[in-house]
Amino acid sequence: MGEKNMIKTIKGLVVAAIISAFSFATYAADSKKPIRIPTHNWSSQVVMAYVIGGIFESMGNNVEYVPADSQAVYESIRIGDVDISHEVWESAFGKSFTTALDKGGLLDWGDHEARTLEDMGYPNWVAEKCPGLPDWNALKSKDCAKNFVTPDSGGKGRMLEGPQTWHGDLIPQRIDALGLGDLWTVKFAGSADALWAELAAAKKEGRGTIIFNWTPNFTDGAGFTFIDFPPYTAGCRPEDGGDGKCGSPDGYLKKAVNADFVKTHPKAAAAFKKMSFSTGQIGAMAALVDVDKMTHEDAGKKWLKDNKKVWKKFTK
Ligand code: TMO
Repeated sequence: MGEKNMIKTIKGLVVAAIISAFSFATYAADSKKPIRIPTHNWSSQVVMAYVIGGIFESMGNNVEYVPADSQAVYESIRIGDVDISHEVWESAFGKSFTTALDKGGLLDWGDHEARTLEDMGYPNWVAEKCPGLPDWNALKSKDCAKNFVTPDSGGKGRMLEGPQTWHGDLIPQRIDALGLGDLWTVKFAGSADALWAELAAAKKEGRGTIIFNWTPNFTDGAGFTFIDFPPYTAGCRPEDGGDGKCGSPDGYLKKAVNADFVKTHPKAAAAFKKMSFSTGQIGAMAALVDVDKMTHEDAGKKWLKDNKKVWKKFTK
């Protein structure tokens, strides 16, 4: 090979290398395969599914919404049936999440700015029916419990827990462990809407009510107080070997992805990693449905339209 030709060849190789490096870095496109986003049974989660789906679509991705059980979903993500989870609540789902994480195939994709609390509580106007609240010791009083009796409670004070798929027997077990079982009974609501219906009915009837609730939620600004149970410590729950005499943790709100999602949809994965919503933003997503009575899908669209500055930065 002459010197000229050799230089030409080297030049060609260098150019080819630069082009291929460049295209790898810049043009590794996301698969057109739809990104599967799970939907569960509380409002912020479903609205946020549409918010995140809308963000992915704005980046050219296809999206599919998959109704999923909120405990089983972490295994579904791990084995690749679902791509992401955008609301991993520590108290309710930390155990299922960690189990899938430890098995491999699911990645911890970081925390939202918002911290969470999921526990039993009451609308503030109920406090007068049980002097000493929010300290849980107030629940030991017969005079307190009698103000929470309902036709289905067998003469005991009734607490309305959320759907059993969220925490199993966590709350009934806790009530018994704390020695409150003679005065209180725990019933399960069939849906989140049944919890909000109970709030409205109790107010109308002027009777005491204790329900399961959480923050961030649309009730954040509405005067709702969580009961102070004995503090949560690692291992205090029966599922972790403890006696269950503890309240819920000051919890994380995490995101998770299937490990392959990062390879099939690198751009969406990078955007999802940056996504972080605050307590106020998540409460507002829930309020669009539970207060303003929009559909989840319309609520997601409205949130995206009103908050372009917030979410555009996740895509850059
Ligand atoms: C998982 N939840 C927000 C219903 O507590």
